[in-house]
Amino acid sequence: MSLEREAIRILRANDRGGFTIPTAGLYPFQWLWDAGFSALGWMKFDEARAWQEFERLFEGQWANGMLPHIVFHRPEATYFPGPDRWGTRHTPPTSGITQPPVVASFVRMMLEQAEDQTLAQTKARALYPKILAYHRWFKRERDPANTGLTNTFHPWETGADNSPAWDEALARVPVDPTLPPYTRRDTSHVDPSQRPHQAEYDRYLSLLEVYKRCDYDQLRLHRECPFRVVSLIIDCVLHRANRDLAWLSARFGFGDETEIAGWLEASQGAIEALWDEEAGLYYNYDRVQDAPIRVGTSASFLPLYAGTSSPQRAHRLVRTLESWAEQVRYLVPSTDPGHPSYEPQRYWRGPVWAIMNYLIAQGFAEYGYPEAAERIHQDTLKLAELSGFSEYYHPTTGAGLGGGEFSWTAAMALWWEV
Ligand code: 9YW
Repeated sequence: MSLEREAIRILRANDRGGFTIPTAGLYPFQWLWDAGFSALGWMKFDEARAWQEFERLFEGQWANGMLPHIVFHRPEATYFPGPDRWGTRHTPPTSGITQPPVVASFVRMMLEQAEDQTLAQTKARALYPKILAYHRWFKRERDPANTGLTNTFHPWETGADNSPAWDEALARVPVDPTLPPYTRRDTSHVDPSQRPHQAEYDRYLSLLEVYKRCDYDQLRLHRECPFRVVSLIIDCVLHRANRDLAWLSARFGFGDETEIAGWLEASQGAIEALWDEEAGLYYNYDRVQDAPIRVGTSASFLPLYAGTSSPQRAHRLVRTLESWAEQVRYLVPSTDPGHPSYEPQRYWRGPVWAIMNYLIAQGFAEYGYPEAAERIHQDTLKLAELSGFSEYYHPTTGAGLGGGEFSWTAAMALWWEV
């Protein structure tokens, strides 16, 4: 079967009625940034269904504008933590944290590429106020001091759960002695050597208890949450999303461009302050320690996707990518392969993720490095041909890891034509 036909088959198989689950068993609900990538995939063969993905996602939006990272549209027993553990009292039930805000950018891309322009304009126009409310929430509640960067309160929010970037910050989170007992479900679906350790899970869940104690009040979390980082994935995705939101505002005559330009001005300089000249890449930042987190990750290239980098810094990033390419067979490993915490098969500590490759390659292409973009594109294609549409891949052997028949990997094959 061709890759394209197989990708369409997977998206259809993972369709649960207007929303796409990432993969059966392991992740049986709708996840925020997965929904964005899945919508791009659907766009290639069913435009109406693609727009519906966002409509279902926004059913989970909170009154304060936050878009939660999971919408539990219907009960499923194969995942933990489910709605009871989150206790957010939203209908439909949702988690209580967010995820990389890809929506505005993907809505713009879909609108620009849609064959059915009438449908696309109607859908994008209707989504706009909801996306604006979400971005206002980010600004108001995650960056109340207007630093230009947002506080992130959980490794799950970053989308890169067990990245070594979060190791020290997470190790400082005390394990809650009253943590209710729990049974992990992830390790019954996937080999534990490809998943986070138990010590990390205990802290992920301890953080969840902190949110509940703070009643999900973001302003209290700025003071009381023991885990506070700046995540390059969140802030670079948000910067680009704000550029695209301003574009949508102008396109439809909503008139919000000045407000959004103020946010962009702050985040432009603040993202660039995360550059490390010696390392030749950008670092995440620990807000509790007030210090950069000195481990290179695939997110270290995302200021190119944001569009904040100078041409000189883009050039350095190409050199950095080349030095990584000498150490692995397939780009882009999720952690610097020369770093001691690099683990080529453990989730976000080394494996290659197709969706990150897409964002990184887009950045290189836009900065005038088509060879770097094409190399990443070709590697993604080879991985899909070799190992199917896996959740992530081993950067040296190319083995498929984590969940199989994975929606966002399949979606990239369609949208990005890998
Ligand atoms: C979890 C669904 C999600 C992704 C995240 C990834 C993983 C697991 O799977 O999270 O339990 O939330 O880290 O980026 O959205 O594919």
